[in-house]
Amino acid sequence: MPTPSMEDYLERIYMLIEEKGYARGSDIAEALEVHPSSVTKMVQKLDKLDYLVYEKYRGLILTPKGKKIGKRLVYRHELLEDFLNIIGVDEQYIYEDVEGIEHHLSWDAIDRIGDVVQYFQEDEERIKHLREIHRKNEEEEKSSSK
Ligand SMILES: [Mn+2]
Repeated sequence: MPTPSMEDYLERIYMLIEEKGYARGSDIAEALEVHPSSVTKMVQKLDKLDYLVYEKYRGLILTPKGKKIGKRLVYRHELLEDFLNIIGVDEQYIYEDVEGIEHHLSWDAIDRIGDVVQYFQEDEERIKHLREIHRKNEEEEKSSSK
């Protein structure tokens, strides 16, 4: 199993390749806010573990193993954003919250959260009902803190 840091790299590399067709070390460093030398070290590690191959002229290529996990990591991130959105978390917290929790849930928990997201996406009324509860609880909080 990749470490949280490896997961961040694989997720980002997969996204860069999807968006631009390639992943450069400098783009990875910028996106992850790390020093380029850290990228070099991690890329070597990921190469050794058969997640990617560094080719001199083509740059970084994900192996089938790297692609498979990269795709799942991007899906996981997006699913958790959808989930926090649905439950009404303020937009400004969503990205950082997902970055904070994504590495610490089992794939079983991810799949069950997927069920919850599906449950709400299948019927607009369910989301409205949840918003109603949300609003009532916020009102109560406000009135009790006066
Ligand atoms: Mn992420």
